[in-house]
Amino acid sequence: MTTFEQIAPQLEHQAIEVPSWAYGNSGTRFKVFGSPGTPRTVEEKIDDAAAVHRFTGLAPKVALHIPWDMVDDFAALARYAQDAGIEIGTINSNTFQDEDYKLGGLTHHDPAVRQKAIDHHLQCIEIMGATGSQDLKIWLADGSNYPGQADMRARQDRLADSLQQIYAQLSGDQRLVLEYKIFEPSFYHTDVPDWGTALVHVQALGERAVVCLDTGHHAPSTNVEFIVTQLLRVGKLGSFDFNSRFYADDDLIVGSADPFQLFRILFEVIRGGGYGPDSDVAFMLDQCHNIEKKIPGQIRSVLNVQEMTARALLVDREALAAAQQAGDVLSAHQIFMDAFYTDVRADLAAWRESRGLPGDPMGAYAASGYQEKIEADRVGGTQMSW
Ligand code: LRH
Ligand code: MN
Repeated sequence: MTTFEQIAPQLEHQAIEVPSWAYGNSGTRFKVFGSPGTPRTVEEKIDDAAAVHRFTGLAPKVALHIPWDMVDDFAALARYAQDAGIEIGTINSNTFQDEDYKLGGLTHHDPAVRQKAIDHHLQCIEIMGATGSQDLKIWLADGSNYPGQADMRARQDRLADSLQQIYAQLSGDQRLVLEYKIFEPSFYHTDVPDWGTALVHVQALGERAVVCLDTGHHAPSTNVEFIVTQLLRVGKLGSFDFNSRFYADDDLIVGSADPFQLFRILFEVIRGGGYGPDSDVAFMLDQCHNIEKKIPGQIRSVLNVQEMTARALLVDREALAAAQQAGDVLSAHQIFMDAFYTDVRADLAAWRESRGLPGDPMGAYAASGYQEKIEADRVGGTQMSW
């Protein structure tokens, strides 16, 4: 059995990108609840993301969403983040809220609307130049609600052309990361509904185009870890949007609904070479804390990923391979489950303390007074949604 001491060094470099929108008010179509201390500015979102990193040592980057996080000077914002001890990460585009995009953006039949959507992405690439971000993440709400409403084939051809025009503007080590989602807000067809469609498009674009796997974007009972295996195998897994769900795109705390699925996913990431200092697979969270406090929610989330990563690293790979080679079904399964059932929380707490971090980040945050301070200070102004 592999020991915690043996795998602990592999936890040193773990970095999880947190989403700026997790710190704003979010909700459902029924209600978006406000909460005391919610940021009123992008800088306050960055302060809260920096707090998560301070208490966990796990979240050195914050992803932005445009235009939700629009500011006049992104270079100044990047410096503000650095002064707070973190960096600005992935830039997320948004062609799902403007009136013109009701029937789509990059897939729209009207060239003027398509050009507007393309120009939005070129603006995001400019912002990446100012923030030093590597990834442009594109998720499209594009699709239709009724059979016959849309020419699905023509939309795919238009999408390929639009993506090509955006891809052509990337420079240096910048990447285009295409995120798929099975449905919502479109309820009949979605133009990028699954990993296969995303893969077809990124393969057509080139080596700097990869796929984002959002764990909440699959049909129920999809074997998500098999998709991880295949995308890693063909070198096209660019990033994760981690969250969890019971039903649809619930965007709940990662590992809260199905910790075993998270374990299985992380095992395939490790087995497929997608984890480690030389891997360019970005680990991000994509969540909304509709009713729970947002900063503790984010701390809990990055700890859940760290914990399941540690358990997945504990799988005795040699014994597993031997049992698999021997066709010993039950032994192979037992070796896998032994790691999952290994409680690493005490070891992780001691390991954090050995690195000058609080052994219990949730407890340390609660005792820090940070939450009370922001609730007292952040009165007036308008709380940010998303
Ligand atoms: C779409 C999505 C996408 C984001 C948004 C906040 O459901 O997962 O990643 O742009 O959530
Ligand atoms: Mn997502």
